[in-house]
Amino acid sequence: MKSAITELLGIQYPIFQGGMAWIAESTLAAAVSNAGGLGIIAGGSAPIDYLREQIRRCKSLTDKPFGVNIMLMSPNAEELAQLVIDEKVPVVTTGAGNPGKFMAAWKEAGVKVVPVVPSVALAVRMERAGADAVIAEGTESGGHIGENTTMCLVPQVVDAVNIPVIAAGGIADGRGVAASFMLGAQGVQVGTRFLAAEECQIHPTYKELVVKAKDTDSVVTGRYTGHPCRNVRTKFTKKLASGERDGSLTPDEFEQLTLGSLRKAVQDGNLEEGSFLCGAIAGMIKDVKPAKDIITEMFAQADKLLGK
Ligand code: TUI
Repeated sequence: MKSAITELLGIQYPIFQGGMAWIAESTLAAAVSNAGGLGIIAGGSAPIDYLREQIRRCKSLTDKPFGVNIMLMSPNAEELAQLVIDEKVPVVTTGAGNPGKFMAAWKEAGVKVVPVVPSVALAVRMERAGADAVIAEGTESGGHIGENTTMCLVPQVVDAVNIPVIAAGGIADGRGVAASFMLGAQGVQVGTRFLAAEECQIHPTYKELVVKAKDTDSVVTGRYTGHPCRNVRTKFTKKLASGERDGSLTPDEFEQLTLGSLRKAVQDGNLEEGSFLCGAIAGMIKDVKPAKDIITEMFAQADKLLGK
């Protein structure tokens, strides 16, 4: 399937695998890139040596383009931003902030820059700053989220900018891909579906939670801290939600409780203290399969729906 995104990046399918912190590492990213999408390694708040090793490992597993996500709230975002230049990573996506101060250096180094934007205003600013495309991410996404929905945000961003727009949030099959193209997007970013990829290295408990989730099992916690986060409903999210609702947890206490909770979910499968981030579409995901099958089935269905 050709689009402005496949042309821009030299990939076969216009799909980015979300740069999910603690989750998106070289095995998954290389599998997605080898299948014709754009695999992305999460910078998160990883130590620089770990991310360098992951980038080099990905290069050894694929000769196709791949990307790195720079999470801008990370205390070491600056050194990770330089690392992607030093390692000649072809594509950078950003999240959780405005990457303005890094744009000039990335553009000068020939890195393709694709920021995640939760609003039209940031999309316009990113286009002016030289972004090659933007990812318009709706509140259906997992993890740290904005307020607007994919259905509302994507066409408004498409109308506001002249660079290609990638839709994200709530997309896990060919219907979501086709709908995104109908909204004017030229590509999609998919996170939650890849949690249930065979190559995804998360704890088996995490995969099981995603596959077993029903439509009502994703919940948003932490709105009152200013960092709302979408997760699978667990004992831990219930505790957080009641603390938030009845005021028994101050925002600071809430943040203390969630500190390190993503690692506890991803590595330990810890249901008592872990944050199992996932998108609202988790209820539609019923099986674990190779990334290649996820992508080829998704685009076969989308092609059919789009009458190609
Ligand atoms: O970044 C994400 N999702 C994430 S990051 C993450 S790890 C984390 N760790 C500690 C605290 C918070 C998160 C888990 N999930 N998605 C992309 C995304 N970016 N969603 C929303 C935004 C965003 C929000 C505000 C992008 C730009 C922005 O700009 C505000 C400004 O400065 O103008």
